[in-house]
Order: sequence, then C-alpha cells, then structure tokens
Amino acid sequence: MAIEALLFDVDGTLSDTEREGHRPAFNQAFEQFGLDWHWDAELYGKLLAVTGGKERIRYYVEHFRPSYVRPANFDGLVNKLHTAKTRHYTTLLAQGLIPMRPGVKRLLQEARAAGLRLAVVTTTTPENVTSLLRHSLAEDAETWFEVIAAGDIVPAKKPAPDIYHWAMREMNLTPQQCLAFEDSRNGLISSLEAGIRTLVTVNGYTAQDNFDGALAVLSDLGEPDAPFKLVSGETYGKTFVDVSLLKRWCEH
Ligand code: XBP
Ligand code: MG
Repeated sequence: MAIEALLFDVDGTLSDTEREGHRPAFNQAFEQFGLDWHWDAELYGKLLAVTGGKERIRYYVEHFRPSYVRPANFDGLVNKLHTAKTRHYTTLLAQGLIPMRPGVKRLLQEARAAGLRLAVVTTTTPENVTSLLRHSLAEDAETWFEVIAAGDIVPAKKPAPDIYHWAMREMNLTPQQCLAFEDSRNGLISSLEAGIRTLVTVNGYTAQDNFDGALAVLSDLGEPDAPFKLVSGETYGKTFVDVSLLKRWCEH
C-alpha cells in the first residue's frame, strides 16, 4: 500500500539532543536542587535504556544511588526536578545551538510538497518538541505536523507501541499507510510493535543497538553533497533519502 504519512521520532532522530541537550539540562536541575547527582556522557548512555525523563531519574536512583534516602514525597521531588529540567532544556534550545540532523529539513520539505502527512511520535515532553521545531527547524515548523504525540499522553512510553497507536488513531491511519523514523532499539520496538515499517538513522548512543526488522539502517538521511553511510539494507544506488526512496522501500 502507498505511504500516506511519515511519523518522526524526535530525540536522536530529528536532532542529536541527548548528549549535549537533555543530559546537561538534567544536571542543571540536580544542581539547582542541591543534589550531588551528575550524569556524565558515559553514564547517560546507560540511563538511555529507560525512556522518559521522570522514569529515567527514578531508574537512576534505584540502580545507581542505592544509599540515597528518598524523601516522603519522592514522586513530588521527581516531578519538580523534571519541570526544572524542562525549563533548562528549552532555554538551551532557544539559543538555537542544537541543529537538525543531516537531511531532516530537506526531507520534511520534500514530503510536504509531495502531500505526505507528517506527525511527531516521541516520549519527550510536548514543550520540548515545539521549542526544538521552532528554534532548530523553522519558526512555523509546528504547523508542518498534523499531530504531535508526546510525553505522558499515553502512560506506557516506548518501547511500548501505545504512542504510535495513539497517533494513528488521531490521524485515522492504518499502519500500512505509515512509515516511521527512529534512532534507537526502544523506538524501533515501539514502531514495529505498532506494525509500522521503520527506517533507522543511528547516532553515537545507538550505533551498537540491534535493529533487526528495520527497512534499512543508515548513519543519517544524507544530503546531495553529503551521502549517508549504509549500515544495513538496500538503498538502490541512492546516496541520500528522498521521497522516491521511501516509496521504493515500501513497494518491497
Ligand atoms: C527520548 C527520550 C526522552 C528524553 C527526555 O525520546 O527517551 O525521555 O531523553 O525527555 P524520543 P523528557 O527518542 O522518543 O524522542 O525529559 O522530556 O521525558
Ligand atoms: Mg529517539
């Protein structure tokens, strides 16, 4: 069946946000609350096993801070930390220093011109998405996407397929009409469980993940003057991802 909609993950897929975006924002929040917690780049790679910022903080305390004595209202503290983290992160985004990954803007513009419907499907907080789109893609980029499925809209975050199901329901689409873009194993499990064909572009934190079941695995979407590197799959002689290549993948 012909594709009608492209569903984009955000962190690691649209933009390399984790290492120099989310991570320092968490650290700033910990500092603000007088906690001696610090997530270096290596530890953060381990913490990425868990999606969702609040979930990640809880996971850290459980697995890396066994002697930490939780206050009575620990859930309240996690929520406050996360609210502060979101503020730090969106402040960072507003500086426009976190760019889109190669080929993202080009492909989105081409897809819009071709009449494909677009959506964002992510575990991150909604305001993070709108801020990233506005400051790193285009002032009106939020309007490019029919649906922004994000954060706590569904209780079970990726790798659960719930957020993809939610987005498809909102858009009245079947999985066969969609193509998803992901960068991580958790993201790929989520989209495949929802029955959606998925293209993977890797990044430093996810390059070693198992991506069995993906349409193809690439370094990035590529540009005409900066070809992607192929990790696995068939790319029919193309050196950058465009709408015709997406259609080709979906014919097979
Ligand atoms: C990536 C995530 C998120 C962010 C943190 O989501 O796992 O948890 O690291 O975001 P995706 P919040 O790849 O699905 O976009 O702190 O806002 O939860
Ligand atoms: Mg991701």
